[in-house]
Amino acid sequence: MIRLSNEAILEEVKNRLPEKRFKHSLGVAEAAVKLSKIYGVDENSAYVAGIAHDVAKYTKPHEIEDYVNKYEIYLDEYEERSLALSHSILGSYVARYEFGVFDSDIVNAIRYHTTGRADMSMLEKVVFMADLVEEGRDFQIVDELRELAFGGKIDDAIIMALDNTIMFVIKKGQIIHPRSIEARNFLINLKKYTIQGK
Ligand code: DGI
Ligand code: FE
Ligand code: FE
Repeated sequence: MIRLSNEAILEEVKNRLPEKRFKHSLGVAEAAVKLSKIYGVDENSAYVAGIAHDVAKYTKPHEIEDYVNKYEIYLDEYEERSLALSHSILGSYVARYEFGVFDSDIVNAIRYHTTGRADMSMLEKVVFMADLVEEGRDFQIVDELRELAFGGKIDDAIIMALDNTIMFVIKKGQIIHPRSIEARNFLINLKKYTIQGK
């Protein structure tokens, strides 16, 4: 299929999400574009990934089954049990097969926006952080995250964000996805061995 225009993607996302979630998506696209300029990432990719990142957030259980069969999606044991973890995976397939977004960097930015992963591309990092620092977000450390993310310290922002999310998930007694841990370990190692030189 031919890739939908940005306007058509926006319309598709709007039709699939409640008002509040659609606004969040606009906020993420805006924040992602701002971050893309700071970190030298393709602006349009950041915009499209931002708009589409939560497109599958309201997928109903029986629709998950349909998507999995139709697009031969593999959900691991954690993603299988939790829409909080699967919506990003499902959304990446919606972008690819329903919006015609075949750019693998955009697809991966959507796919890994919830947990992050080890060795993320700059676009993946930008979308991961934009999701958390967009204008509509309000939680305790959001201003610190904004300062780091918009201040050229995206890796530090991601470490702080992952720490926060992991602690939040632990407090709720839920399972941490191994990718969240791997994303954090990767960046901690990078800091340890490159910046401090130890
Ligand atoms: O979709 P959003 O609400 O914009 O944000 P998101 O996709 O970053 O996160 C969705 C939810 O997933 C959020 O409540 C935090 C949660 N989450 C993130 N990492 C993990 C997780 N939940 C579990 N169980 N395990 C994780 O590793
Ligand atoms: Fe999400
Ligand atoms: Fe989101």
